[in-house]
Amino acid sequence: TDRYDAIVLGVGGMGAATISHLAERGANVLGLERYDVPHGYGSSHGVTRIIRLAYYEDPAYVPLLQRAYDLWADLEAGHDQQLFYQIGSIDAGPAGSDLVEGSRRSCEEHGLEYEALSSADLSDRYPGYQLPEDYEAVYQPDGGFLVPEQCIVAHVNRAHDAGATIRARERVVGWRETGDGGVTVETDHATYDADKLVVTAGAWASKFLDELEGIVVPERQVLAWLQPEVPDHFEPEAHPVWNLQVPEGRFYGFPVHGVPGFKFGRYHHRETDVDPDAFEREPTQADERLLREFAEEYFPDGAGPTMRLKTCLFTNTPDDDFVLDTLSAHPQVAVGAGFSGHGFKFASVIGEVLADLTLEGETEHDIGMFSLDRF
Ligand code: PYC
Repeated sequence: TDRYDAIVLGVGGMGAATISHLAERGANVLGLERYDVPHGYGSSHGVTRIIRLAYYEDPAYVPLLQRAYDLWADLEAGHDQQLFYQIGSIDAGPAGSDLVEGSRRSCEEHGLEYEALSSADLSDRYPGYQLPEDYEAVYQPDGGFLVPEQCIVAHVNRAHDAGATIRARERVVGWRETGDGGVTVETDHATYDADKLVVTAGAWASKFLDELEGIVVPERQVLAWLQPEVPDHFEPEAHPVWNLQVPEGRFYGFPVHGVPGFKFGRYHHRETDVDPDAFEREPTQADERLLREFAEEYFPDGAGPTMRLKTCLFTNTPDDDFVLDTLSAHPQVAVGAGFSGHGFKFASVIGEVLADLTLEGETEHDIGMFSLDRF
């Protein structure tokens, strides 16, 4: 069998970044992907992904985001296609809502430029919105979107340039610790040995690590693309990426980019936990109805004919914060999982952190809040 310094299970957004960081630091790395590179069955497809600094979830994410921005810029500089579109971000909701106040708090604590907008200001500037009068918004100019499939391609290209091996359409059957403190990974094609293992298997992560059972739980998510009735209101210059709190839940959306239609979804769509190998992949009319009713109420100019509906997988932790750690029972195994629907924007820095944990056993990034033993 071949022996590697590290094997990475799963070559999606997180795995591709990790392989590229490991290979660029001189490690002999193997990446294993069960589907294609990139593919549409996990959590890293769908043409656009929000990136934003005004992180209402918790200001503690902001330093990691700032590093992620730098690393995306570096990745883009060596790639032949644009990866990041800076168009600003909006966080909106009822005055005083957690989403608006959390966004403002991240801006204040980290000295980020932002503007507080009334509902009327918001609609004047970005006429796609039709929110109740007493809503408020935070606009932050550094927000925008990434194009996830190209981000994976760019990381994979960099990994290849640095000598990594990546094998797609090769399913990992299992792994075990070896007597010398390394690991053996068995696939449906071959067996490989390595000193270290990194699990970035997304919705499949708990199938490889018992420690994650019940802690990272896959959820079925659905996104809609509707053809705007007033296309000008949904062009990137007129429609920053957004998160919006309304009585029906928290929703998020994008301008038209790459494929026809204005894209949006409900965070934790219908709160349906699933087995990633056995769930309803095709969106239903009930999924479409939930999303269309939202658009008709809050973005009526965007609610034209349906262009596209797609399912996607979230992998949620109980607190919606990530798991980024090494396993205490298996220190040669690092894991990045449980990104809870908001992880892609961090992929560039997650790759750096997982490479640190794998090669140094520690990282300078503050990842205490992502430890596995918090549960
Ligand atoms: O990061 O803005 C975001 C987001 C919203 C829903 C899923 N991700």
